[in-house]
Amino acid sequence: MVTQKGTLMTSEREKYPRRGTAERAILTAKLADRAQFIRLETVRLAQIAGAGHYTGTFSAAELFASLYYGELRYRPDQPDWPDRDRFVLSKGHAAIGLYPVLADVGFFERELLDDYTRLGSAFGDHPDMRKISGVDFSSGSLGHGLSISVGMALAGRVQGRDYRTYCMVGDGEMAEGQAWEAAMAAGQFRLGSLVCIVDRNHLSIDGPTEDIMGIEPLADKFSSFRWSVQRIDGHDLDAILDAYDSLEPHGVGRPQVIIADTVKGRGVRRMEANVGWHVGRLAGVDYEEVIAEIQGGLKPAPSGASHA
Ligand SMILES: Cc1ncc(C[n+]2csc(CCOP(=O)(O)OP(=O)(O)O)c2C)c(N)n1
Repeated sequence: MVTQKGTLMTSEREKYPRRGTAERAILTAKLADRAQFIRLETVRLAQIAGAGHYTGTFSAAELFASLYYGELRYRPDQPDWPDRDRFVLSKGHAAIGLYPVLADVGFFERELLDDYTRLGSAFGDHPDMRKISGVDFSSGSLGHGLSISVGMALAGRVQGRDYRTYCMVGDGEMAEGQAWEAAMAAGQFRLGSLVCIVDRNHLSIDGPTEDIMGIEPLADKFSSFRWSVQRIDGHDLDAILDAYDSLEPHGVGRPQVIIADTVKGRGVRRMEANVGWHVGRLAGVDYEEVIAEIQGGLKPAPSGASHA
C-alpha cells in the first residue's frame, strides 16, 4: 500500500483495520475530524455565497470523508489518471461539501474557495467538470448521475480497467430523471464495478420523500433490479468502512448499492431533520453559534430524526 496525503492508493482492495483495533480507532478519528472539517467549510463557504445547501451536505459529511480519506483511488497531481476510481456526485447541490475535500487532498489550492460562487470563480453552487480538477462529472440537474455512472462503468469494462465507479444520489433524487432506468441497466449489464450510495436522509427539498414520491421499500426495489444491497447508518464511520469492506470484488457481478440512512442537517441541532434548511442563510450570532456547535463535535442524533 502506498499512501499519498493520507489516502489509500491501492491497486487492489485492502481491508480496513478491523473494528476494535487501535488502527481502526485512529482511522475513524481521522475521518470524524474530516467530516467536521467538511461541515465547518460548508458553513464558511455558504457565508461567502450568502446562502448554501447546508442540510443535504451535512447528511453526507461522513460519506464524503470516508470516500476521499479512505475508499477512493485517485491521484491529485494527475486528475485524469485513467485508472482512478470515478466519483459522480449526482446530488450536485452538495458540492459545497465536496470542494473543501478536493482542495484538502490536493486537487487545487484551498484559497481558491475564498471566492466561492463569486463572478469568475470556477466554484459554483453545482460542480463543473470542465473547470474543477477532481470533478468527474458536472451535476445539479438531478436524476442523471446514475446513468452517467453506468456509462463510466461500462467504459471501464470496454477498456479493461479495474477502477470502480461510485455514485452518490439523494433519496428525493430517486424520483427524478433516469434513476430507475439506470438501475435497471446496471443490473442487466452486471456492472459489478458500480457502487451507488444513497444518502437516505428522508427529506427532499420541500418535504418527506415518502409524502412526495415514496421510494420504499428501497432495498427490495434495488434487489429486484438485480443489485446487491447493504443498508447502514450513514453517520457511523465503522459501519461505512465495513460496508466498503463488504463490497464484492468487482468484475462481472451485481452492481452494489449502499443505502446510507442519514439525518438531513446532521451535526447542527436547529437543522437536523428540518426541511426549512435545505437552502438557507446563517447570519450574525447564528453563524457563530453554528460554528461553535460543529466544533463541539457530533452529539447523539435526536430520537425520531432519522426515519429509518
Ligand atoms: C432535475 C431537477 N429537478 C429539481 C431540482 C431542484 N432540487 C434541488 S435539490 C432538490 C431536492 C433533492 O432531494 P434529495 O435528493 O433528497 O437531496 P438531499 O435531501 O440529499 O439534499 C431538488 C428537487 C434539481 N436540481 N434538478
